[in-house]
Amino acid sequence: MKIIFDTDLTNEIDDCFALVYILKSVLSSDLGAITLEPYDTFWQDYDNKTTMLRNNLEAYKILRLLDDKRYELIYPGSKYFFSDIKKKENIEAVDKIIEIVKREKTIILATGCLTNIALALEKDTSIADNIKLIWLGGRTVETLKVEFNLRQDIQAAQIVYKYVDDLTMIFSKSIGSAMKIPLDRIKNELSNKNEICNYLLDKYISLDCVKEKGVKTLYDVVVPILLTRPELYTMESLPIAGITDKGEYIVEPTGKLVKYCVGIDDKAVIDELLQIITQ
Ligand SMILES: [Ca+2]
Repeated sequence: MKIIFDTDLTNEIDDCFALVYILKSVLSSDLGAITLEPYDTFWQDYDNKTTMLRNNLEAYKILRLLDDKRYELIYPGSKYFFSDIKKKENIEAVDKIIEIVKREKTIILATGCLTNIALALEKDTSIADNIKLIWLGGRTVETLKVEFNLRQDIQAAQIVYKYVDDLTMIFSKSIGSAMKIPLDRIKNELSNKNEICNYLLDKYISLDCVKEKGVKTLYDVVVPILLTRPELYTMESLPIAGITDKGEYIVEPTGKLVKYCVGIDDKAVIDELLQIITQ
């Protein structure tokens, strides 16, 4: 099955780890596109207007460091969240999603907001049945917290939940938060293995939270590893009929069964990540 990696690549470094994992794992040969999502930079020192440019440059850099010449896989996405789009224009990522999904059943691995996917569905709802979406996002079932990837673009998530039946959610707070690799281990495992590992290690070391606490959580890596090592995840399902404007689930017995992850073998998932990216 074709794979699309839909990512807000420069929002945090975990998207970069997830992309390197995809490109170095068995998933790589099925990768049809890297589609780039906007993100809110309220906690960063740069403007929302530059995010797509940063995403693009980062994707090129990662492919170059891996000596992977498939630059044609990179598709810039919407610069704005769904509700902020004044005029609908042709967006490369949106048109590529439609092109791939129309052709065949496609797994979309999503580690940002869902703006590009919603725009694709709005443009051509016939693609919905061919989408299998695995998303780090939603509203945690345990704490009911509306997480970042949902909160940024609730309207996009409403559209995706309306049309797509094959949905899997992994929450950053309850599941992704287990992806903590201490600085000592990252240093040991990544130092001088290959060019991309040195690059990821430099990124990791330079983070303020690593300087202060010695660790950065790599939430997004749980998304691609669900595909390669599903036995490491415990899944349940919930009948969800939709999402309200506040990001609340409308849970009804007649709703579609949305799968969500309730447990993860975090040690084994981290081992898998490190083993693949260091080879
Ligand atoms: Ca992300």
